[in-house]
Amino acid sequence: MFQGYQTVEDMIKKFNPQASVVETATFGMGCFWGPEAMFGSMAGVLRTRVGFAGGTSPKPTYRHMGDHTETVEIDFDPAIISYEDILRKFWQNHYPNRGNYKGRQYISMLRYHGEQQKEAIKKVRKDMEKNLGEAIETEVAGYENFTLADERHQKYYLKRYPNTLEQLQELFPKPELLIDSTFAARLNGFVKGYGKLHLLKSEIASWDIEEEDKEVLLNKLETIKW
Ligand code: MHO
Repeated sequence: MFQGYQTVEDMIKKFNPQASVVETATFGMGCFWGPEAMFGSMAGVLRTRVGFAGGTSPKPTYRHMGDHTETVEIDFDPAIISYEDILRKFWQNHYPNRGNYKGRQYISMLRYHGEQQKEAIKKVRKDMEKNLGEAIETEVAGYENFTLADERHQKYYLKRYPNTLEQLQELFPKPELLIDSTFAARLNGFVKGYGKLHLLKSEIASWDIEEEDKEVLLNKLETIKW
């Protein structure tokens, strides 16, 4: 019987798939709610968070973003999904040349972590420019900072289902546990129309967590009332 826990570390050990290497991708592609849901539905994505990056003003918040951009940050398992896959998905799902309406809030932006990601961006960008028939204007630079957005913006679409959240409370007794949960990232994608139930079930079955913990998650999926 599941007894509950209080710390993020315990939740991650118990319910999140583990990876021997974890890579991070940081990008902006307009309002951060949608891309958090889309990437959250993808196998290999371990954690999604929304926040602000790319600017210089201190302590950005949603209301006082300064020169920062709405940003999605995802941790992923490169053995399952590659950074190039993520870049393709990124460029296929927004128009990067809209310019800077609303200042820098919604610009198309990539912040790379390391030389490998920098090279991947150059390569995929060329392919995508061919598809688009235009030069891509996405702002690219090395990663410098990421500030987590206010709690109400995290897993925004899942939060539109308060009954569901109540049913998840025994698994995630505190809101910050939800932020770091792979399962919550998948559900957030789900309610926005991304992902498939049978694929999610087989994905969970492949996670390297205890069998009884898989059962808890699979059982939750079966019994949840939306
Ligand atoms: N202001 C828009 C976009 C929000 S997004 C987090 C809205 O309320 O739908 O920028």
